[in-house]
Amino acid sequence: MKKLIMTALLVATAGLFAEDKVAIKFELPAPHSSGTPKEVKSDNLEPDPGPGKYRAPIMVPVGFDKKLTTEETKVTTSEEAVTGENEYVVDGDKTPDATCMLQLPGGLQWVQLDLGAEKTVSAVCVWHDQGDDRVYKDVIVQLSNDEKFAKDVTTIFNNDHDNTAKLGKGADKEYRERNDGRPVDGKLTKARYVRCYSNGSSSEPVNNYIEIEVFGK
Ligand SMILES: [Ca+2]
Ligand SMILES: [Ca+2]
Repeated sequence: MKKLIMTALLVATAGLFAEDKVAIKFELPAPHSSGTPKEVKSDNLEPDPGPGKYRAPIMVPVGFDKKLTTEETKVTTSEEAVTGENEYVVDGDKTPDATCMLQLPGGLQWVQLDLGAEKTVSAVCVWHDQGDDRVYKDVIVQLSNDEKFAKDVTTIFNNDHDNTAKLGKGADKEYRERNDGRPVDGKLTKARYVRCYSNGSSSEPVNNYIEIEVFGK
């Protein structure tokens, strides 16, 4: 009997916590690899989580799990696209296909989303190109209310451990692209603009973007 009561108490407590926080639900495309994973020379690569293993979900307060990006979200880029359209990164299509991706030239480039007004950002997820399990370089995600990102910039992800991008050294790890993209905790930062940097990949100098989703309130 005592054991039963204890179990009931535990369940009740767990229920309470579950009500406080909810997991951000990213809709994932099917896994896809166009070949043998490329060997990557990196002393900053995160360990392979293994097939079918996903990162822990991002937990946010109730009400902060709304998807803020839509097909109408304004997208700008550091340079004109090589192929594809800016709109491709907010169209909801995460098919890892060359016809569905925005491709920016080689070197350090960024894609910027305008949320239309200041929002509280709880999560950002970036899908580059998951083909051949490549690793993108200098992946940096920043938030700001300044369209030019000249002031009041909050960096929520930075795996540029050697400061190639000259935006400051990052403590995050490089990772292989998979169907779950890269979910980043927005830490409830207030911002109107989201900027995602990259500097080519282990497979090619260009910068490919399939989709970027922003969640919050
Ligand atoms: Ca897309
Ligand atoms: Ca770097």
